[in-house]
Amino acid sequence: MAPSPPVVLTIAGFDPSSGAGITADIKTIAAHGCYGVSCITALTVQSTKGVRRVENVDPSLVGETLEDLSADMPIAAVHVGMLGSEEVALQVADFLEESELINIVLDPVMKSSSGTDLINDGGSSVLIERLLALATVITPNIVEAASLTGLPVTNLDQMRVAATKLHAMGAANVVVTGGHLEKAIDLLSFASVRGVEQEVFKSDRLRSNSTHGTGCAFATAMACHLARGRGLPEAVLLAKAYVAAAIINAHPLGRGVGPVHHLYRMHQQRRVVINDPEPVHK
Ligand code: PXL
Repeated sequence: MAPSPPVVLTIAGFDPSSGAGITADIKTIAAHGCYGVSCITALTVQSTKGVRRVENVDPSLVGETLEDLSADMPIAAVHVGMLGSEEVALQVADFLEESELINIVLDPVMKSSSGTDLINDGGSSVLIERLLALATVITPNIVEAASLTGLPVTNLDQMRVAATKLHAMGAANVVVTGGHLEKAIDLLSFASVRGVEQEVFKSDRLRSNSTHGTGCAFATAMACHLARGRGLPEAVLLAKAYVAAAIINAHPLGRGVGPVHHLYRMHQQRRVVINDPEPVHK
C-alpha cells in the first residue's frame, strides 16, 4: 500500500463560493497530495461579488472539533485563516498551546477584499497577543502587516521594517506577501543559524480577474510544504509558484472576482514517481 499522505488541518471560515476559506483550502491540500481535515470558525454568505454576512460558529464546536481531530490523527501541519470572533480565536489559541503541534501557518485574515471584517476587535487582540507567538510562520499581506504593526507598508523597505516589528511582537518567522504591488514581491523574514535573515521573492504581477482566494491558497500551500518537511525558503518559493499557476489556469467564473483554479494540476499530464505520493508535473 502507498504510504499515508501527511494530514494537514485547516482552521478557517466557510466561503460558499469556494474561492477562499475551508472548501478552497481542502482543494489546495488535495492538490499537494496531502489529506485535509478542517474546523470551521465562521460561516459567510458570499459569492464572487463579495461578502454579505458573517456568522461566527459556537466556540465550543471549534474546541471540540480540534480536540477530536487531533486525538484521532497525526497532524503534520496546521493552517489558520479567518477566525471571526474573540471566543473562537481563544479556543484556537488554547488548542495550539496545549497540542504542541508543529508547522503552524497563521494567515492573519482581517478583512475580505470587499472590505467586510472577518475578525472582530477582540479577535484581533487574541491574534496579536497569543496567536502570533504560537505560529511557526505568519503570512500577512501588506494591508494586514500594516494593520498588525501600525506601520505604513507599501514598498519593500517598509515590508522589511514591518517584518522586523512582527518578530519583536512574537512572530518566529514572517512572510509579507505583496501580490498587490507593481512587482509581486514576497518577503520572507526568518530565523537561521546566522540570526534573522530576509529573502526577497520577486515575480511579475499577474493581471487577472481570478484572484479570489490567493491568500488562503498561499498560506495553505505553505502548510503542505512544511508538512512534507521542506524548509521555509523552499516552501515560500513553491507556494508562490502554485498560486501563480492557479491564477493563470483559472476559468472566468461568477460576476465578481473569480476564484483561482486550485486543482489545475488534475488536468495536466502526470509523471508517476514510485514512492512519492505527491504528484509531479511536467
Ligand atoms: O481571503 C480572505 C478570506 C478568508 N476566509 C474566508 C473568506 C475570505 C474572504 O472573503 O471569506 C472564509
